[in-house]
Amino acid sequence: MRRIGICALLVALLAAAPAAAQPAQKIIFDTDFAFPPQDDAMALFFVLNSPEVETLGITTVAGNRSRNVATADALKVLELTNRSEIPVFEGAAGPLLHQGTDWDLKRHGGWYANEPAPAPPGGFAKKKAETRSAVDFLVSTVMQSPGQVTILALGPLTNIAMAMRTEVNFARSVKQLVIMGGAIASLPDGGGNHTPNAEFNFYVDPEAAQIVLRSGIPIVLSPLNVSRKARFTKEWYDRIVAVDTPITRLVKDNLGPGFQQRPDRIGLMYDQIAAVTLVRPALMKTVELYVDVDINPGVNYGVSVGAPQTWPGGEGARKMLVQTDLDWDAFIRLYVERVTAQGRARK
Ligand SMILES: [Ca+2]
Repeated sequence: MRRIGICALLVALLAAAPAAAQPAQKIIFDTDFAFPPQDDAMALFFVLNSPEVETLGITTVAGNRSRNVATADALKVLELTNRSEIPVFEGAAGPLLHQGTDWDLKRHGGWYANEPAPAPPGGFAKKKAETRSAVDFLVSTVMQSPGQVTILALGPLTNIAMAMRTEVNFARSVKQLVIMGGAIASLPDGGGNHTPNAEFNFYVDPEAAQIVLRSGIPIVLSPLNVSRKARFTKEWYDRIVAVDTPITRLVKDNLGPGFQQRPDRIGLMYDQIAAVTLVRPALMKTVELYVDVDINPGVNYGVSVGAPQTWPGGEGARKMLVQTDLDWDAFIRLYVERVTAQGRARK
């Protein structure tokens, strides 16, 4: 009887052990960063307060704004949230091949600029970017721990494509890629947000997007189809700023004026969904699709196309998990809970 008792106790202890001993997943946060309300910053707040995730470094890339803005703003946000121990590495200042036109310059063409960054709110951070490049950091970090590092890719995929070209074993050594990008027109809510059918991140660097989507790295794709189901309103803003932390102060300073002006405004959530995917993937509904990116100059430059089977001309498409919907209620509650947590950012 006593032996059975001890056995039962051991079994119970062993059953409890894995959950307690679960190590944090190592990630690299690849981003076309800018101060909130931009979604990259709002995604970083979630990651900083999620103990399941260990951010090894932030790599910056040209996208929504220039690479220089991305670097300066990331350093400053880390300083303001007392997380300057996370290193920032400068990445690509522009796409692999895509030449910006006058049209681009007039419409969200920050990626097509390389002027020095203006000072972020409160002035430049004391800490500078690391001297090593983003590509060097991506390659060496992934190759040191093959199969263990996840990349959260929240901007154009230029840095990741360059890492693949720098180290032939890079792709097979990445654990997983969670990508905010693309739009699947064959599914609901799948039109583009920049050109009629192209999503912004993929449009900025279509060649990089195609290289990365064809890489064979296990991919979870978070396209506009799911972003359009995540509508951030003042109700949730109010819940965040009801708590006072360095992070919620940043949210208040940067989202407050917009909500004051138009309390009925709605902000779609993009990068935040990819960030939450790291912690609670089951909150997002996914389908398995073959996805590829059009790199032919013309009306579909940068357009992602997805289907349950390959199609003539789509032989290069690789299978990946594509998010189509989410459990909004559970998602937003978890997001707000984490962003308002009295985490390590407290001071
Ligand atoms: Ca982004």
